[in-house]
Amino acid sequence: MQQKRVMAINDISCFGKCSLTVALPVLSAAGLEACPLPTALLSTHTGGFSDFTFENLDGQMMPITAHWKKLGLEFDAIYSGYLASNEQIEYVSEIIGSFKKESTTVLIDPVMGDNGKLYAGVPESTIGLMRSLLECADYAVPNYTEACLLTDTPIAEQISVDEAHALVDAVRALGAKSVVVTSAVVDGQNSVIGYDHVAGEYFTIPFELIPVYFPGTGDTFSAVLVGRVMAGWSLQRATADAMRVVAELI
Ligand code: PXL
Repeated sequence: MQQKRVMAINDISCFGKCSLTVALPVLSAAGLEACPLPTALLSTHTGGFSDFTFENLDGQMMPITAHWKKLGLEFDAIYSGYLASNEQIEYVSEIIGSFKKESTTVLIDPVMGDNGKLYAGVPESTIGLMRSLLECADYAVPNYTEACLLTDTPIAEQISVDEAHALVDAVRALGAKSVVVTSAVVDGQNSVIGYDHVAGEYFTIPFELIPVYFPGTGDTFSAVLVGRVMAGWSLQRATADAMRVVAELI
């Protein structure tokens, strides 16, 4: 059987385990050939360090993918994470348009913020563009903050099961076929909520909150999810496994 190939669109934060530094090993461990398309080069991630260096790689994304096209490279999956500018959201949409075949799985983690706020340096205008990018997603994996920002839903301390389904449906209404919203509090219980378009069902998976905060847990989650979905696991089983891996790594 031929090894499956995934395009991993994300930044390189040289210190601090997130984005490509976690995605590449996780995707490789899942047996996939991971080709990074770096969006930016930073000395550290932006969560907790104020004087990080930041080199936007806007000028590289289209030339790199044009070279890949010339080589005839094809991708079984395209996974998009942290994008370093609004222009890059448009590039990713073009890149997906150019590389997506019938059988290509597109997973978009609309990395923009967490804990009720946009990340440092992410402008409000990113939200609308990210909304349009979700149109081409087979799987959208926002955290609770991102899901609320994308759907104009007020951020709440906790939500009911009906509100959880409505949030998932609002993300689906943007065009994503399947949705996984990480870290919502549903009826007082920390939960990952989702909708699997293959099985045609909603799911809610509760978890015990570990009271620490690390940027990169979402990136690890998404990379495990890509690995498991590409191995043919159902979305609910893939989600439960991504939760297990993230908890173990924390
Ligand atoms: O893990 C999300 C993420 C990715 N990339 C960069 C970040 C963050 C979160 O802070 O700063 C550069």
